[in-house]
Amino acid sequence: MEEARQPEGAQQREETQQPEEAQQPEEMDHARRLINSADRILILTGAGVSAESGVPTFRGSDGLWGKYRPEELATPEAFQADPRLVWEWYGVRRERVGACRPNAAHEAIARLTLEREGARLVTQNVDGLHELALEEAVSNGAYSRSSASGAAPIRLHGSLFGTRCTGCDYRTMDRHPVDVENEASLPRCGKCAALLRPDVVWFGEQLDPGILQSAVEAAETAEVCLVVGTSALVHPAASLPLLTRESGGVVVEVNTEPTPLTEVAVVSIRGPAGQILPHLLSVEPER
Ligand code: BJW
Ligand code: ZN
Repeated sequence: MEEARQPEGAQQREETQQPEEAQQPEEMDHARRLINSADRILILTGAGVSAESGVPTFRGSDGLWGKYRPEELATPEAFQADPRLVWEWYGVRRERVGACRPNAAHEAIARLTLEREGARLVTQNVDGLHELALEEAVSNGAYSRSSASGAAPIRLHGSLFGTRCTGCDYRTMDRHPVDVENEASLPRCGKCAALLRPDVVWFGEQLDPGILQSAVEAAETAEVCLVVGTSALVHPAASLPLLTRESGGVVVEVNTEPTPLTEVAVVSIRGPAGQILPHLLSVEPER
């Protein structure tokens, strides 16, 4: 696939309403062929990939984190106005996500990135479940630690378990419960005593330029961008599949619902990632 980035037959879009893998054999075969014949694959994931692990998504009918929309609490302005409320939201999320386990989709993606040198994972998720799936695949003894470092996800939006100082930018990882009793009890920096904040990217904040650059490079060089479980509403993440397409590659989507990317995708598979991905990613590459 070096010369023609867009494989034969790729222009014709296929879509299905059927949720079960067995009921969409043509779309699955088409997507499998594209993935297996590509040297470079970008997998872009969103909250939907963790839904079957019990992590709530952000948007949609089942997708509310409590009564708040991310646009209301995931902003620097919200933190400045009411840091206790924002920490409370993150504290609840840490507790819930901390109890979740990777599902079959995380495991299938971990295997793909460990086995295929040209496969790169970019995630919008802050839940750490891709990393956990990788660790578990390696500790099972099937893969080496060195292959795991190359398979580590590019994390666009930070980590739920990371904190960053609002004064000196000092970063730490912290899985302890947060005391949100009052503003004075909120976590403070061990170096300068300023308020700590969750080390995530909020609306209106720039993504880390180095991280974004790595993701853009992966998108521009991918022959296939496999987009899993994202509403594709939040940029710049949602623009990455468009970069793949502009560079001559194709987009394959797996989602329970249609998204703005469905029209752009050459194959759109409608169903839960935990059921679809183990089948989609199970076949060895054709060489
Ligand atoms: C399943 C499933 C199953 C369910 N299987 N599927 C260009 C155009 C317009 C606006 C902008 C633009 N460029 C930048 C902006 C502004 C803004 C933006 O995008 N706004 C739009 C909302 C309009 N972007 C930013 O501000 C970004 N910064 C930036 O660009 O800086 C420069 C700049 C600033 C200002 C202006 C211009 C430039 C930063 C974005 C940071 C996003 N942060 C959050 C919070 C992270 C921390 C936290 O978790 O608390 O990231 S918001 C939230 O949304 C989180 C997610 O990563 C992100 C995406 O959500 P995701 O993953 O798609 O989840 P859902 O819930 O939306 O969708 C789930 C999907 O799964 C659904 O489709 C389901 O159907 C599906 N599903 N079960 C498969 N089992
Ligand atoms: Zn500090």
